[in-house]
Amino acid sequence: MFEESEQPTKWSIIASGEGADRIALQYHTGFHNMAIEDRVLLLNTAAADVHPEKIFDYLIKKDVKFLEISEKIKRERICIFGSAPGAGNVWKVGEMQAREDFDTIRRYISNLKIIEGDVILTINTLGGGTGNGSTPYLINELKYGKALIAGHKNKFFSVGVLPFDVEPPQRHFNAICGMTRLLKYPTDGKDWKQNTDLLILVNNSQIENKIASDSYSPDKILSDEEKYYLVNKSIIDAIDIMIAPGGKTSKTTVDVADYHQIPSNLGVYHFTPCIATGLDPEIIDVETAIDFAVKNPMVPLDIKTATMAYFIMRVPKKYIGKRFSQEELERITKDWAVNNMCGSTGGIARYASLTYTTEQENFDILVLLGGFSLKEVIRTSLHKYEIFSKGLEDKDIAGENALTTEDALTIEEKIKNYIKHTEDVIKIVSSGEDEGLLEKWGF
Ligand SMILES: Nc1nc2c(ncn2[C@@H]2O[C@H](COP(=O)(O)OP(=O)(O)OP(=O)(O)O)[C@@H](O)[C@H]2O)c(=O)[nH]1
Ligand SMILES: [Mg+2]
Repeated sequence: MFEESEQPTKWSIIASGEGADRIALQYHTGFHNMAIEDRVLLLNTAAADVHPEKIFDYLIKKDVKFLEISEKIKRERICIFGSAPGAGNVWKVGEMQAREDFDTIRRYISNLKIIEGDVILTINTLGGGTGNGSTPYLINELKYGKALIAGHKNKFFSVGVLPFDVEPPQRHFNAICGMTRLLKYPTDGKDWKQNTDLLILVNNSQIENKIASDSYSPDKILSDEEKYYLVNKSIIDAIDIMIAPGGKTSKTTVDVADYHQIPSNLGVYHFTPCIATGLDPEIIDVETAIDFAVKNPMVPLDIKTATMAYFIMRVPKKYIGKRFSQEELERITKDWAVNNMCGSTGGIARYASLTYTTEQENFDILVLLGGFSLKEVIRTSLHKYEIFSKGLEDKDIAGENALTTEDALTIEEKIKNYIKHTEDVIKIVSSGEDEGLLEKWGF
């Protein structure tokens, strides 16, 4: 029968940079996730100090409720760090500013009780400089640094927002660098280790295409702000459903450890959400809900290469044990995985969790796919990365915080290794022969 978990997982959010701050504010205003309470910290660099609320203008216009909440957030939860005037879209500067001003950031993290969350969910846009440069540094510092030892027990999940395809090479250069540094980071300045525990990749263009196909007519031109608002709403929906299973309203099937432990063992820990929301429980069954969701992955992936999948369904309480059950969800998701995912086993790791809500009449599903081939997913970004990195200078010519050929070469090596390792795992899972590797990975 349906049991409630006794100790709901606590989550905190650290959002750094302009886009991420908007996502976090939009989330904080529109949802009340019990698992987060008010453990939310927004970071930005000094340039935005003059009018930090400017980035929320659009949200405030949209709903007066935002004004009140953004005022409160502005007073209590925005930490402005760094002394230089902005990061100028260079992630190295974003990182340097966070490093120099870590003490300020640390104070906010302590005062706002961010490390009381079992999981710290970081959000940053990968095309920018501030969030993109500071976030990987902060994760590493909290995980291994000396200043906030209490933070060493936290797990880190990271949402990385890939730029729109049409954005210039420099943004995509940032994206490859940011993604790599969320995955791996030079601890103590040398040894590149796993950084975040789970990377959730979402692609702005991919989400925009989905919104375009189902909610507005092709000839209606959206402002950038409206576009961001809608894209952010999808990202927020995915985060909110993902956080649900650790809360009071779920069977204890997917807990935080289930999310990150196997991916970390495998050394493959990138995922992307596929969601379908607002489904009518009287009409739509589980199979159809999964089909709807996987039609819209938030990065352009080949599902046949996905080696891990977590299914989370959030339904109105009255349907639990009647129209929907945990057992049925497990059976259906297994069949789906075997038919659609990598290898004859339906991938290598799979969890399903049925959670309930008393706040809505419709139901939602999140399929979090992981371990898939990155070749298609970052093709555009890699291409533009190469164009940009060819123009970089050598270390001794470029200034202290400028990007150099050496940065590009190191990043390239790390991301290539990660991509290759991902492909190796896909090959093993699809062939069904592990050649002793599973043992090596700790199984
Ligand atoms: N989904 C989404 N993407 C955004 C939003 N705002 C900006 N972006 C994307 O983020 C990238 C730019 O990053 P910003 O968030 O503006 O940068 P930042 O972290 O403030 O860093 P700076 O470069 O120092 O300003 C581009 O790829 C944009 O498309 C937003 O509200 N939502
Ligand atoms: Mg900015």
